[in-house]
Amino acid sequence: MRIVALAGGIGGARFLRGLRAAIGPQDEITVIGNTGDDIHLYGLKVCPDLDTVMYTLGGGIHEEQGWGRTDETWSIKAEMKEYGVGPEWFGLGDRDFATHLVRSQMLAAGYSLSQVTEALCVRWQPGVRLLPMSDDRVETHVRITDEQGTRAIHFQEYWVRLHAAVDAEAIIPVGADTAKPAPGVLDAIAEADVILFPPSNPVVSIGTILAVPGIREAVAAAPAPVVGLSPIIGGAPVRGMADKVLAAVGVEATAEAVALDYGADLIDGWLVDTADEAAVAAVEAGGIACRAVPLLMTDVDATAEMARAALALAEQVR
Ligand code: GDP
Ligand code: FO1
Ligand code: CA
Repeated sequence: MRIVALAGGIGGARFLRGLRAAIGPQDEITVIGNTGDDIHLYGLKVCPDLDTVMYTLGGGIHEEQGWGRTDETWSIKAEMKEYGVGPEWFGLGDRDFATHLVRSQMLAAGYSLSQVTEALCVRWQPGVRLLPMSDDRVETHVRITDEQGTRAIHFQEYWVRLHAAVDAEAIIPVGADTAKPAPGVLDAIAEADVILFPPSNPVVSIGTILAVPGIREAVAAAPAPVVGLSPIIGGAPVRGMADKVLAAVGVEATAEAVALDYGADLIDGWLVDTADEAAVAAVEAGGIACRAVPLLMTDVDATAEMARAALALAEQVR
């Protein structure tokens, strides 16, 4: 079975670890990763969501934090601070820096982000084929209004520096309109037996991937069933700022509103948490098959069970 999953960072990566545990040796997973969170710092290209997937599946993630490397040290950050060079608000550790150095060196030598990602994965052996959504630069910006007026800031500044404490007024995937899907992305979608939307952020992870021209269309046209899992449980995100960015695009932070916003022309099935059993009827009334199952990724076994439920629903809607 050829499985394609669209993925952001923590939610995507943790789900993929369960999915990988749930499948058989003949099955293969292609991950289309969000690159809208990418940021250039100190002349280096940082790809938080690709790295979160790579480190999580490769055994190098800082488990509790959910991003960055395990057993990290912070000498470079401290040295940069001595030079007065920031941003101080973004935590790049020494071990993580090595990834960005390799990536940036290869990009400067003319390799594409897809090629660089493949090279990095030779070390991490994530057990999936990890493709960036695009080799072209896409950067998610967030429009806010504060004491400095109305302006657009990088998504990382909105989330990491401002902790999403101000309202997001608009989400702008800068560059997405002219970006091309990375090599292999459209073919993987067209040839998939199942397409999954992990419980990733529907706006700034899955939404950004779908904003690359051709990807949404390919998913909608794919013969494979498309099944998503809700990142919203009991009217709130399990972690992160999905409620803030959903409000910016006029969608309620509920399991049913997210499903209906994707819509029956895109997804065939949707899993909500058992706490949201009452949402099932509304989702089904929107033409999307829906089941309520436990959706908390407390450990790999519980997550594998979620993945099995998603694959079972895909079989039912096929
Ligand atoms: P990010 O890039 O690190 O923000 O990660 P993703 O976009 O892949 O996933 C973020 C989403 O994961 C958030 O909206 C969370 O609500 C969701 N999430 C995190 N942990 C869980 C969990 O255990 N269960 C479910 N259903 N969603 C989760
Ligand atoms: N998230 C934070 O909340 N604070 C950080 O300092 C931070 C640093 C960081 C460095 C490398 C990396 O790969 C991820 C990092 N993240 C950090 C997570 C990052 O904000 C991601 O984009 C999340 O996926 C949010 O969508
Ligand atoms: Ca992210």
